[in-house]
Amino acid sequence: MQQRPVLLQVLPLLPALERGLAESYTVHRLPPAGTEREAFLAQRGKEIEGVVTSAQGGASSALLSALPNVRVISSFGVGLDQLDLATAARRNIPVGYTPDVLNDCVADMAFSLVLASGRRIPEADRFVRAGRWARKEAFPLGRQVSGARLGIVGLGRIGRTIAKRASGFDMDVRYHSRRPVEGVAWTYEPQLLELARWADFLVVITAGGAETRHLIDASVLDALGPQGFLVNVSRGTVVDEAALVRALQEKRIAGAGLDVFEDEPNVPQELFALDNVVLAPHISSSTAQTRQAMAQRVLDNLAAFFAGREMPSRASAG
Ligand code: 8YV
Repeated sequence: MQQRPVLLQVLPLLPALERGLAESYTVHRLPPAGTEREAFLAQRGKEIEGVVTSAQGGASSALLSALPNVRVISSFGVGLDQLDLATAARRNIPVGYTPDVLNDCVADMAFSLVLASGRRIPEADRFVRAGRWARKEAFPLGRQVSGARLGIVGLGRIGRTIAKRASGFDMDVRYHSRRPVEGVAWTYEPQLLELARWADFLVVITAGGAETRHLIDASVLDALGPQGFLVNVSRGTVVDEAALVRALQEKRIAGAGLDVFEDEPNVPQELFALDNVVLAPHISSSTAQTRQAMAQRVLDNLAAFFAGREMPSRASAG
């Protein structure tokens, strides 16, 4: 019988994916950080041929340097900011990931947060449950979504899917990215501050990492202004979270819908006290259908690699 490739699983994954991996591979789980992990890597690191991880778990340079014979990485997720792509490229380790299959789901979540923040849905739910409707209290007015101006920061695959959703709401769409995207009809705004000034809803869906760290800072929030809403479904690092907390507390922006945070799963406590923010635990791709498709892509990427074929979804280093 042929030897099964040996994989290192960086963190717990969808049970169906773990079952799928167990069918074809010998899978070791990375022990928690500390002496146990160090001992495991010193003892077994050389055996590892592939790393299975997620956008959150990543693959750091420290981990890769403890795996001298690793030949492939397969990540569950589209974000690459936690993966050391430079090291992978230098060592000719192809990196598989799961783009495309989650575009619809993340775009749906972006719109959920636009609607939830603009129309104050979670606040309305709290209001009813607290008996305030029954006590005939007045619920504050929301912000109409149909016909509003939608600014999108980052017009990649998911950004374009969000923009398409907007046409069903008769929204005017503009976007900002490093350069204009060819072949799209939406208006390009080269200045992020101008886009924020113009937008009623500013949706952030640009990639994370050092290049976009704190792109949305106090000046962008002030340009968005007291009538504007911020929605973030990309990475917490793209927004200066301390500046956002202050802007929300001081009502310098109207509200926010946040699925991602700078130090997940820790969310600034100050936000819990604010009604003008909708919080979600990084669930943009989290539906049974999309997670299943992502799991399948992780398996397909690995299967292709070990069969000597090109991976269906391979990330590039630059
Ligand atoms: C997932 C994500 O939460 O794809 C990404 O980059 O952040 C999300 O889809 C993640 O990959 C699951 O751990």
